[in-house]
Amino acid sequence: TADRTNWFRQDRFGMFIHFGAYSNLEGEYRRPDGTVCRNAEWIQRQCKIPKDAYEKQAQAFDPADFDAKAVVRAAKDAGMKYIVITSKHHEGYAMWPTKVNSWNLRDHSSFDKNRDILAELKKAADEAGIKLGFYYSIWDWHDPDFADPATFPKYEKRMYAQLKELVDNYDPALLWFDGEWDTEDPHNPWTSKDGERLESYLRGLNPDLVINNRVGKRRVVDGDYGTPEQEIPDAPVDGQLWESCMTLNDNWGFARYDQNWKSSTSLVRNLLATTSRSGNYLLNVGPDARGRVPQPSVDRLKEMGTWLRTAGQG
Ligand code: FUL
Repeated sequence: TADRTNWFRQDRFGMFIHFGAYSNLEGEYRRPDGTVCRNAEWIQRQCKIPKDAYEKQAQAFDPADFDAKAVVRAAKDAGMKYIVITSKHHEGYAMWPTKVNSWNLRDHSSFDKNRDILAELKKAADEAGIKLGFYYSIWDWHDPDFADPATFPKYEKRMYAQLKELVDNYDPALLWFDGEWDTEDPHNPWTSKDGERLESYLRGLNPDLVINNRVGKRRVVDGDYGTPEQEIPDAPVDGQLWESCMTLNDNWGFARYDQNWKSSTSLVRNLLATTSRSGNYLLNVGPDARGRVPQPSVDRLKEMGTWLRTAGQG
């Protein structure tokens, strides 16, 4: 892994982007009885939104103001060297025009059919010398074949096809898997064997891909690096590369009600604590329904960059 992870070990600081059909609800679901249920990227499940109601709201999703150049600039100004965006979260909605199904931003939205935000991001990132990676959830709430072990192989085939599209069409530097864990509801059929098989399939497509450990069951041998979440471990696993992912407020996806922003001082402190223990820091932004990165996020990233340029590496 020494060679393919060279850039990852040097770059240290990245931007996570949580963006999906859930973003369109901006954290609030108004139930038919008028009460409001709040959650971000888990809103469909946590608020028990019926499938048809969720699909209906996604039909109105129109992130027309998504500006890949502005996103990349915000990352670059902060001193970030790579970006990881959710290509598909647990809701199963693909943020690129996949040919595998129609539950995606081109075929099921009100967004400009000629746009492709992953392609836009790839172009802007390349121009700025920033690496681009994709988050991809193995757990899929939308695909009817996911939760049943009898039909799971059919789902798995579609998942492989989607990942091949991502690798072939966007040439990502990194894949960030998620949703591999054992869940009671629904049953998650993912095993470490499935993880090993997927990992070697991807290495066959592109041996340079950096892959996180959630491709399997988070054993040290799964993928290239460990993924502590919302925490900075005191004692990381010896010798294992790792990356701590963290939110700027309390949620990954955009949540209108969440104004609990971390101060730029504590963010810089987190970055230093992480890198001083040889970890990477993946700091999240959640664009709103129109695709705009919230101003409090942009402000904090800017402040971090200013600190890094003056006190840090120059
Ligand atoms: C978790 C997910 O369930 C969250 O929604 C988020 O994507 C986080 C980074 O990983 O496991």
